[in-house]
Amino acid sequence: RILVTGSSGQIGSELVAALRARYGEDQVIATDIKPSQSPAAAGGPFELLDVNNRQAFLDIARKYNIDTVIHLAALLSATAEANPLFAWELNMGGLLNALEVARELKCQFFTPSSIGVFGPDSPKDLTPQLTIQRPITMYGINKVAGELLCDYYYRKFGVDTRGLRFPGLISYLTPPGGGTTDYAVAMFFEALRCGEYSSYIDKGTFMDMMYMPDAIEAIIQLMEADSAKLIHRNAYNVSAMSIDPELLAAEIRKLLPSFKLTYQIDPIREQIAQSWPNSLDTSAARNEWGFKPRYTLEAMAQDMLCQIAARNPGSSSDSP
Ligand code: VAH
Repeated sequence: RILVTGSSGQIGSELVAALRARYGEDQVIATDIKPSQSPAAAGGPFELLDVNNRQAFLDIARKYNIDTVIHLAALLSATAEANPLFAWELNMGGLLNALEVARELKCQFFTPSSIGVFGPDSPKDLTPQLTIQRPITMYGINKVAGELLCDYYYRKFGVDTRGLRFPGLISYLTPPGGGTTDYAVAMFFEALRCGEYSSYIDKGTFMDMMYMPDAIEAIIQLMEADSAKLIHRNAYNVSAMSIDPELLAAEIRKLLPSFKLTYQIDPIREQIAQSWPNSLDTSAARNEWGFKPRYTLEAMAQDMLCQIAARNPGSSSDSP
């Protein structure tokens, strides 16, 4: 059985649904600090869990006889930057508890890392799998420490830890959750709601992105991969595209010709975005476990607009 923390979040709500479809509804225990609202995660066991409560974490894992921990509960980059001490406590304390549960119950383990592990000194273009990691954000520090902690639990305790350095993830099911890349999610919703969007990230600021279905597929593919083939295990660079607000707006205009993009730069999130890579080298993921994203920018934009329009009928004059 699989225990998922942060199951109501951007990744969690879609991952729980996908895992339940693949392994059976009663095989996936969704947990979160707040009751689950997302329809995607409905239809299976749910438990309230504060990941900073190690005993409660252990009790739930034992109650359901867990053999896999997928730890998603965390603060994202912009929220963490506004609350650095709480971010350290939740992002690191929660991860340590999750690793301790996996060690005690001999579970397989997954937690996401991020392009946020890289900083201004990392190579910006085709950022290598193995390179300088000196992030300037609390979130990035948490993710670098998290990658090293997961490697440590693998080497010292034999926990089968695995991770992915996610780019900005774009999905239509859950609202943006305090990330720096979330402008790319908001742009789709605003394009359909009112035909315009004012971006807090500047034109020419490129970041890696990926459509959520490709992220979900990558997690399942990695977790089912042969452990002997995993050299880098914590955590693989994965990405499907490198975009800036202008490229995304041009794709939206193919379907909504009157869409208008303006700018109202948020200096904090712009500084975070500029400290991250423009594009990642994903060859380790491709070579070690066959990573192959399906959605291009064009296919993602089409699906996002159609899916959002289908959920919000009559939302835009020239809907796709
Ligand atoms: C964030 N969406 O913006 C997350 C992610 C690479 C970005 O870590 O914080």
